Amino acid sequence: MSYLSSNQLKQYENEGFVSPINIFSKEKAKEIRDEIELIEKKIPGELEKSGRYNAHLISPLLDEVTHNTKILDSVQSLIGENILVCGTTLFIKNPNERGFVSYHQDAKYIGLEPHNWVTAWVAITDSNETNGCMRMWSGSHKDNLKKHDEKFNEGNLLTRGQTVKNVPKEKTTPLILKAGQMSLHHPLVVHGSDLNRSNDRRIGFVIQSYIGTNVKQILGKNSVQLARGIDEFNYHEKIERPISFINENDLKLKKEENDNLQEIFYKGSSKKGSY
Ligand SMILES: O=C(O)CCC(=O)C(=O)O
Repeated sequence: MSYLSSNQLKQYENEGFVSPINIFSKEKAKEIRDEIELIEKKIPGELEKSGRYNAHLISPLLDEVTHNTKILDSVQSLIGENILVCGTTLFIKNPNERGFVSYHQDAKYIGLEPHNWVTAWVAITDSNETNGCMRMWSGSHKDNLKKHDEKFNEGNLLTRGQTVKNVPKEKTTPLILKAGQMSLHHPLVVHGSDLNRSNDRRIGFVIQSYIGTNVKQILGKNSVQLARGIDEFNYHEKIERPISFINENDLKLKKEENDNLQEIFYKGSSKKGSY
């Protein structure tokens, strides 16, 4: 049985996203926040810039989130029962920093085809209009890929500042989440987020993405973990799940994976940004 109700499934089909979905208690979300902040304290800079990718490879707790049954049950009803984890990203906006995300479609730069994949945005802190929650252009996933300008603008948390023009911002839907809830979004839905104007951090742990086993990486190389089912295609190299908090081998693996990702993210671009 799906963890998503028939109304939630309809929302995904019609709007290109589904939100909010209850996953954890707020106490569990706080435990996860503490783990993220412990990594930041133990290895300053480890989760910054390109280091914000794949923190689940060095933390059994983030790995547990990535393989959470409620999340996987929800994902299964959208992409089928054979599911791979292709990567994770920490989207952290600190107060008093100018972090934002320009309006974009994930499918434009991630290189995953066909589009049998979905992104799970797990709120580790509350996420709302004051602290810069994600905003979705409802229904935009029904169009094809749109033209994106590369702005490389300061504060933009996207590598190349990829930006879709003429997004009707006043019509976009804010995805307001409590810590412990998540949203799911489609590879083609146009979305972005504004500045954090609160006094606390806004932290999203994003599984980017859950892919069906039939999905290829056409821009480079991605390693994956089997999350559920069987992989009858074997398009990707498999990597192990971490068994201890921050060890040398896992740190090395994270770095290798993130170097591969940078190749993908900058493919076809004339210039490199800061991420
Ligand atoms: O966290 C944000 O504000 C944006 C995240 C995003 O673009 C994504 O998860 O695809």
